[in-house]
Amino acid sequence: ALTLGSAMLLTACAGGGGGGQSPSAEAVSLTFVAGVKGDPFYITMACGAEQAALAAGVDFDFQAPNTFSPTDQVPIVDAVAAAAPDALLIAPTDAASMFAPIQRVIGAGTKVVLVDTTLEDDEGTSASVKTDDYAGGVEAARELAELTGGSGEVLLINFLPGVSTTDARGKGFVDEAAKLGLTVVAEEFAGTDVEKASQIVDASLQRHPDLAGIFTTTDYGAQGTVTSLRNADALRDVKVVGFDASPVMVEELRAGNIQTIVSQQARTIGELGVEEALKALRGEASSGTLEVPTITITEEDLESPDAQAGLQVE
Ligand code: T6T
Repeated sequence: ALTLGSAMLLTACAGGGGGGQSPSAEAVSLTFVAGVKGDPFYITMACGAEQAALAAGVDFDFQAPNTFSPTDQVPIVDAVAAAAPDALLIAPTDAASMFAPIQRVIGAGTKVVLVDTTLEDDEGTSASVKTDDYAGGVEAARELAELTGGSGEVLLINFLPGVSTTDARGKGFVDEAAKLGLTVVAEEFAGTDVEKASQIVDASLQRHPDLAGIFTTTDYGAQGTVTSLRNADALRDVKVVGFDASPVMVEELRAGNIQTIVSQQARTIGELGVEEALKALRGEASSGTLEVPTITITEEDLESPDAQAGLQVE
């Protein structure tokens, strides 16, 4: 897993990345602070951001907290405020409590672009580039309804309350499930804890023997789900729709253990984030909030160009 340093990132990016000008001593400096270390979604986003930065001769730095939490992200953000790079791309780990630390970065004169996650109050930020997460949740409900034949009992495994992306995915799912006649038996939160997700599914299978399907708003939840279903000999009987096409998710899709992945265009979000930062630095009009659509991937269409565009690097 990658943590720091643009040179290391290049080795993870498909196609090698780079190919741009080398940053000079006076180059514009841009830092990307991800939500958590070792996460294929953020690594893929960093590949897109790094490639766009290098192509523009921008000095690129990637940092990520050890856990998906303000506790670990705030010190990194405070160090960014002290270093005052020209621009910061950041995925806030909490929509409320990351407001003040990000204000300190803006106060240091750095242009801030929110990527992936957002803040309840985005005052002073230059732009936001994100997935249309609500629509992704709606899509997941439709897929699960189709897979289960509709009207059955389904479980929602969410991430952490207060994270804008997964909150919106969960809401889109619950709203659409109600319209489609699916019964959401519970919304549970597992964060990045794969083992916890597995235990949640164990308990849910006990409580709801007729459970027909599970939607997980991240790949962490899906991995735990597959473990639990395997132990209960319920793989394929209980349908699974997951979010994010990380390499392990694609493996599970190929194996038939997960039926559908709603994927994000991580690389594109990284590229657009850098474009917005450069616009802000040039004093050009911001695009405001850019919403990137999800891509729905099943085993049958895995090799299609559309599906390939949604796959993540390790
Ligand atoms: O789904 C992504 C990201 O979009 C979300 O904000 C947090 O969880 C992930 O990082 C899981 O890869």
